Amino acid sequence: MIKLHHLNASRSIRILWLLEEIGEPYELITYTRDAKTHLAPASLKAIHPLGKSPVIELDGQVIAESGAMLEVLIKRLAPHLAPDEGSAAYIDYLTWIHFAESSAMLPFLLKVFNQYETQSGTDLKFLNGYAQAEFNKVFAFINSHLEGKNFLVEERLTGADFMLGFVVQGALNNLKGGEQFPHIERYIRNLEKISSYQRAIEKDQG
Ligand SMILES: N[C@@H](CCC(=O)N[C@@H](CS)C(=O)NCC(=O)O)C(=O)O
Repeated sequence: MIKLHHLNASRSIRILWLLEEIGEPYELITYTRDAKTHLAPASLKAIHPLGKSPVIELDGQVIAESGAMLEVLIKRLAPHLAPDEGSAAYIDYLTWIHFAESSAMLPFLLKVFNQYETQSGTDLKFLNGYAQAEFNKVFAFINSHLEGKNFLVEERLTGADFMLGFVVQGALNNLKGGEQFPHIERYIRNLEKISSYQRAIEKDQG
């Protein structure tokens, strides 16, 4: 059976949501962030040396990286959540999967960390301006892609939405400023109506 090592309030929600959508049996092993440091407990290092989440165990193999596990799980168990391989939409799908954990994640995380720093009195110079400019550029791009759309690719739920959903939700729910990005805001509210997503959130919040 698939095992998901899940850290609360983390990228692992991507995989928890995907497993809920797939509907195959899986084992959920939960970990709680440290209240002060927000880091994962050391016990996660026993599963993978980085001690991060998500991690899955699939047929005895440990897989880290949410994008890799998402692609493998969809190929094996839910091919309907990807466009046909060889189609132009499949390339868009792969692009959004990788965009989510690279181009979109960097400015989001920089802004989150900058927020911690400025709250504790650090006077950020270069980093603050850089993070805001990158954030505006990347999120404006996502916002314009989503104009008139409910999903990223083929106007239906695909793996790309599981990957990007976490980033845009984190950004608009925690950093404020959603009014600047109305198409992202609407996209998020639509994802939140999906029953598998709601079950995943319930399990995440325990
Ligand atoms: N690129 C990895 C990132 C994994 C990652 O950084 N996970 C964070 C949670 S969002 C984590 O486990 N942080 C806790 C820690 O580093 O102690 C992925 O996509 O799975």
